Amino acid sequence: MKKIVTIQDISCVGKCSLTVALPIISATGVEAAIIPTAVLSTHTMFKNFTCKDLDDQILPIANHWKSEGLSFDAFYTGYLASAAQIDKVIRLIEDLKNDKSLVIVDPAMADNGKLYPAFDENFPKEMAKLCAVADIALPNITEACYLTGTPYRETYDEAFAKEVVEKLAAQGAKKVVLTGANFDGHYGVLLYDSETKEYYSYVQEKIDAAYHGTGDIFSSAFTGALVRGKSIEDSIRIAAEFTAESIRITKDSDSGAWYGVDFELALPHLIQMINE
Ligand code: PXL
Repeated sequence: MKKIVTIQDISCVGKCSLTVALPIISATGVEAAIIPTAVLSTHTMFKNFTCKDLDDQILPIANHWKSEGLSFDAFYTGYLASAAQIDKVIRLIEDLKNDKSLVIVDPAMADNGKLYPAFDENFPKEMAKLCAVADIALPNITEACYLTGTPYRETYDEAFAKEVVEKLAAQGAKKVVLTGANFDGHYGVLLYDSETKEYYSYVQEKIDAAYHGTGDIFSSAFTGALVRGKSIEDSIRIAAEFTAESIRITKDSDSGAWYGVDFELALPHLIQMINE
């Protein structure tokens, strides 16, 4: 059975990070080990959230796993609690990866032109170091701009999206998957492969709703599908369709956007796409 480790926080309420990664990766038929980077009462879009940083656990966990001879088919990182964790996560990956392990980095730190509340202007520079060791980086346009020092644009065209994605690849990421790519009247996902210099795009209908946690849902489904043996293009399609289906289901519910999407009801669709 394929086995990955995912490194991100536990937000106890709010359906993001590990509380979505675990069920989604399990549904793809892949085992998910975890390293929790912090425990928060909720994600940081709620007011007055609590946060216990688990920074001091990252390397002891890695050392124990190393002594047990554990290895993983992929390392999938998401929300990290502080800039100080980034060097530790890079060390952990270097220590535990083998020749075939994939390194998948979702630089979960910003959206809609703004950094998340817990991060300062120094954070993107550190996160860029982690993206530099990624086989695949999964930013949204805000994150891609921060990571490359490019001024954010609310609206942009294909040339701008490609410029930012290529800058990020030039910093080290082998492949870049830009999520929520929204230009020239198209909405979807843009993949750039720095080795072949080729692009692939998956275009979707834009659903008129914005929810928290959809980036984590996409990244988790993408990672699970890829590790299960789907091609990168198929993994993008599966993750994009699963995320869209989760949003469609949630549009009719009356819970607030910050509670995330009801991806649980779309899991049968994900499993069906994985088995096709
Ligand atoms: O979904 C990204 C995410 C994960 N974890 C925490 C967050 C956020 C986004 O705000 O606050 C704690």
